[in-house]
Amino acid sequence: MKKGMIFDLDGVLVFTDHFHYLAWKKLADRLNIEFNESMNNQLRGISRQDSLELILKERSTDYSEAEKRKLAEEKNGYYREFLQQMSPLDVSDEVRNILRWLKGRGYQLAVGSSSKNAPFILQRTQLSGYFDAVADGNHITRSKPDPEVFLKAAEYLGLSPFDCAVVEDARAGIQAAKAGGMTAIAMGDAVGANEADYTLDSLSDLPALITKMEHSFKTS
Ligand code: G16
Ligand code: MG
Repeated sequence: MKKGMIFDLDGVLVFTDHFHYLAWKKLADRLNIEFNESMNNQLRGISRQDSLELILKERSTDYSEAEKRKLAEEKNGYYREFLQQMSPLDVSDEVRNILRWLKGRGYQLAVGSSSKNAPFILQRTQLSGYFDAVADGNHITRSKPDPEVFLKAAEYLGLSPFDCAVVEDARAGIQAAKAGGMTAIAMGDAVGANEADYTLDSLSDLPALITKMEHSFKTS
């Protein structure tokens, strides 16, 4: 039986992806670079600095490393302004009930997010109290698809990665979970890639899936 459930943040527990889009779009418009929502979807789970490289593409060489750090900081400033609007109402009762249900069933819960803003988002939405551990962009040097953030989450929970399952909306995140030896559960954009062990139409379906997974552990 899996003992740890690790949740991606953006796209799974909260929907900050639109704020990322608006912030990158503001920067891209200023730099006269094309950027649209479908390009933004390619950045799910990818770190801020790596996202900037993907946006700049061949224009990356026009900027020094210090200038690129400033550009990423500029984007983060716009993003943080949007995050100020977040409140506990940005997380549904259903999500909170699912987290409580998992706890009641004996699971340890963690967040595994590439975002350096994860602690702020968890605090704004009053989600922090549901989790036994948080591994985020402040704790890692390599972002998804590298498994580092999920391995840290398992370590912080005191569990083997093999006893953890990861819920992710990004293909890079599913690859990270598999590379780390965890069970990978895909939702949203990650579903189409066919790399996950299980898929969900939405987080609402997680309790039914967990019940099914527990049953198959008992009978196999
Ligand atoms: C999130 C987003 C990514 C973002 C990354 C870093 O990852 O999906 O688009 O680039 O965090 O965010 P920040 O700039 O706040 O450090 P996740 O892993 O929560 O989906
Ligand atoms: Mg995500």
